[in-house]
Amino acid sequence: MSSLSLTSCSLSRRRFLKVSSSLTALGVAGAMLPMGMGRAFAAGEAGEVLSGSHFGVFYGKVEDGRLASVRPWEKDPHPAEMLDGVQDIVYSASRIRYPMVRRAYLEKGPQAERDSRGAGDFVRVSWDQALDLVAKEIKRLEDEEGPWALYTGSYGWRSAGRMNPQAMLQRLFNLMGGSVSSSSNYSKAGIEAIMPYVMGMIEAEGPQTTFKTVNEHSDLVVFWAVDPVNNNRISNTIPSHDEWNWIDELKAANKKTVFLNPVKVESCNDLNGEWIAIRPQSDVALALGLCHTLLSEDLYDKDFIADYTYGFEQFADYLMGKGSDGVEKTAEWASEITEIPADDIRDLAHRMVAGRTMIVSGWSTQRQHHGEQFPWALVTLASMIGQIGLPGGGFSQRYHLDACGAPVTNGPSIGSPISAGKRKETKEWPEEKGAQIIPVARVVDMLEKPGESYEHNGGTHLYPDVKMTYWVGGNPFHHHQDRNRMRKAWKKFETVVVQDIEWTASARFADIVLPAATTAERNDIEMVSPTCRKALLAMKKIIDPVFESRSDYDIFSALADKLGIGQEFSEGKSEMDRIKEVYEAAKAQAAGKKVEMPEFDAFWEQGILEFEVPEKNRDYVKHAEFREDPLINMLPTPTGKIEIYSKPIEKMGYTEDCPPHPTWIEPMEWLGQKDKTYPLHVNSAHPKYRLHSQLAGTKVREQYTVAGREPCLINTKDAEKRGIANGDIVRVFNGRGQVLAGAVVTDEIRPGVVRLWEGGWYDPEDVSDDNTICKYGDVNVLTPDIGTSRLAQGTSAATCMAEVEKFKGEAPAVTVFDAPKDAA
Ligand SMILES: Nc1nc2c(c(=O)[nH]1)N[C@H]1C(S)=C(S)[C@@H](COP(=O)(O)OP(=O)(O)OC[C@H]3O[C@@H](n4cnc5c(=O)[nH]c(N)nc54)[C@H](O)[C@@H]3O)O[C@H]1N2
Ligand SMILES: Nc1nc2c(c(=O)[nH]1)N[C@H]1C(S)=C(S)[C@@H](COP(=O)(O)OP(=O)(O)OC[C@H]3O[C@@H](n4cnc5c(=O)[nH]c(N)nc54)[C@H](O)[C@@H]3O)O[C@H]1N2
Ligand SMILES: [Mo]
Repeated sequence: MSSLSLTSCSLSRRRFLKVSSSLTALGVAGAMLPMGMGRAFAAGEAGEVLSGSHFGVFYGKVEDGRLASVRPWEKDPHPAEMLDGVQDIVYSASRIRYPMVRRAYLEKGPQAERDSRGAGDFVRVSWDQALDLVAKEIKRLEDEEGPWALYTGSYGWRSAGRMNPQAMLQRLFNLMGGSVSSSSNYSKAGIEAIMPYVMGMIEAEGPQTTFKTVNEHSDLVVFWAVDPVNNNRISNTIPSHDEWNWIDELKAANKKTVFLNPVKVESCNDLNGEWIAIRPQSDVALALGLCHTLLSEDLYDKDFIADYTYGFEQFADYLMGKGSDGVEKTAEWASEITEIPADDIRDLAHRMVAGRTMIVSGWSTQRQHHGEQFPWALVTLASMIGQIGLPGGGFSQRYHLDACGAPVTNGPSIGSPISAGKRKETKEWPEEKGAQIIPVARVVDMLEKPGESYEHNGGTHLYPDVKMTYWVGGNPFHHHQDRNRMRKAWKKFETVVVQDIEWTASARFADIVLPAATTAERNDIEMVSPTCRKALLAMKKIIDPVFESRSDYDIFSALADKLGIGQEFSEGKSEMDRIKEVYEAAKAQAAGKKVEMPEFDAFWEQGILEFEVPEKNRDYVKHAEFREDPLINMLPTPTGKIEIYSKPIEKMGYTEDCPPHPTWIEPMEWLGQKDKTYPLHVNSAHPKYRLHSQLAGTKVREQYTVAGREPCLINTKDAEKRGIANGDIVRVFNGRGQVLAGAVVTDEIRPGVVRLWEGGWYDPEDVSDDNTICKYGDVNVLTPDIGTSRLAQGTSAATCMAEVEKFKGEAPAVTVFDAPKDAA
């Protein structure tokens, strides 16, 4: 066995004494003690319980049975500002307290008065009554229609923890005969679809070239459409916030950094980086202009292109104007589109090949119309620079989430305590009934066009005719685009069930609302930093569920009982049995790697188990093996190389929206469009103080709202032109809808661009009005709902134009954070 992995045991005794004595002063000695040395210590101070969330590892303090406060784990280098929300959410006015049913639905049954959904007329019912209604409807549709009538594509970020309620949902429906589910996600559908053709893998997943390597070897780091400091506040699981150390170290190393972004972002300010205020949605053109400079000035790495890539000739022809469009992609050409001076484009190209360059990209550029093109263009540019597989060189598509540049430890991966299982084939699923899985962002298309065909990644499928949905752990009335169109389409559902912890707009637009417990009110287990596997955390229950909320597992088990599949669903296992099982599997896996983990009870008492980093992992360089020997270590693409030209994509014939090499294609709306209807681009980046819409119903909101609404960043010149002052209420509108927001006038956003964070709660003034104003600032009232292309069919949320004006008259009060009238 290499060593014990518990925090304390991995330290030498001298260091242990030093650390523990210094931590004693902070009152946290327990976290460092060997297991079994005292429960109170392991749980922090008296009355404190160690647990975790999407915002970090924390101690929850209990007073009189209430979660009184939280404080971050002492090893979190940069605790997130929103951690207080984890306490406040439990008791907030937005908390769903009781099972509720929409009055018309309760009185008249499924399909009743769907126009009045969202109006807030709910009746409190017992759990028994609520679950009877849900069970009855599932049975009715499974029996009378079939699994194709039930949509369980229930997408969303839920909470941290392995007790995944979406897997529970799938399991329940699979045991009943199945349902229509969804594939991919709103995050990176474009990159996920295109990269397997280009690199043979999803580059945006798994370990990346380590931060350490970048700090030591890169001369230039280009942050292209990415803001790691902002986006690393949270994690898919629980954040370690290690990336923040990286930013500090990068700053200390005095590395040159460039930020290509319409907004001067937090990371740029922190790193004192150079800001190039690129025009939104023009990134492919910039990449092509950079490639053209390298090609025409003979500055690209010909050996790398020859040995490691396929299809460069076709791409080079396209760059040189020998393609079907006949346009040469010069720096001047790119300058027209990006509004970056041609000399600056050439200069950037020269700097990229002058030394070791790491290009880091985020995902907003693929959450756009034709979003598959940018990630491909980026890989092509990095190939021409020729540093892929070298320390501190190449590209990364995931430095902004989940500490993927931190070195991987010797810890095990952790599995799922509950599996969705397979569909019990109680009925045949004839082809004409439609797809069993739809691309997740096409949900409204599905509702609008049952029985119609759509194309996706080389295939053609039919949209099923769904009648009911059950949403758990997600907020479609935040995450989906074109809210007014969606509201109308949603009426197709005869029954909508939402199981959540907060009165989100999705819950308000449901027929049956089930109150779930927060993770503070139940037990779970989770890995801190899922990719590098930094530590395993016992996410301990801190308090009993408040009001009438119940854990997701408890709710689904009770529902399964009503459906007569109780035993099959739960297999007689409690939540804790399942947590234990996952731990045991991880322990066995670790043992296979000669890493010892304690017995479950000891782990649970200790609370957190940190793993060691093997020395060799500290200097990990992605694609180093491929670079070393591209024949033995081929990429899993058809040619074994990086595919700059893709024959499989050529075969799909998606010429207009996803051609077979990186191509500049105008998005449906953008700043460079001739005769555009609306003058401002709407940037909907991920919020600093929230995870999407989560915690919006808490006091954390006080940190960022302006005039009680979502902040809307607007450039000083654009504001002046419109007579808008800092703090004014503004109306942001386009042909799809209108929202109110609070103006933040600043020079840190490019003229012509406004920003509204995604995730602002949808607060319609009058649900009977098709173009009602959102009183709070949900950006997705403005965004279009179109697929990126036929390849990925991802969301195009970042393709959006609108106008802003100062709001005159009396602004309607924001009401979305109060519970509906009979729900408090
Ligand atoms: N315009 C625009 N739109 C976007 C984006 C954008 O950039 N611009 N980004 C998109 C992206 S990348 C994403 S990932 C999506 C995110 O969209 P979502 O993942 O739907 O957003 P969240 O707010 O995280 O929703 C999670 C929901 O789960 C609930 N929840 C939390 N814990 C639990 C639990 O334990 N049990 C239950 N039952 N419920 C729980 C929360 O209260 C919340 O309502 O939004 C997308 N939408
Ligand atoms: N604090 C916080 N962090 C989060 C999340 C959150 O909700 N809150 N959500 C998480 C999730 S689910 C995801 S998927 C990731 C998303 O990660 P990303 O998709 O990378 O994040 P975004 O914030 O949408 O955009 C990143 C940057 O792109 C810039 N940008 C937007 N449009 C353009 C453009 O056309 N060109 C260029 N060059 N730049 C552009 C934005 O100004 C922003 O600074 O973030 C994760 N991290
Ligand atoms: Mo996401």
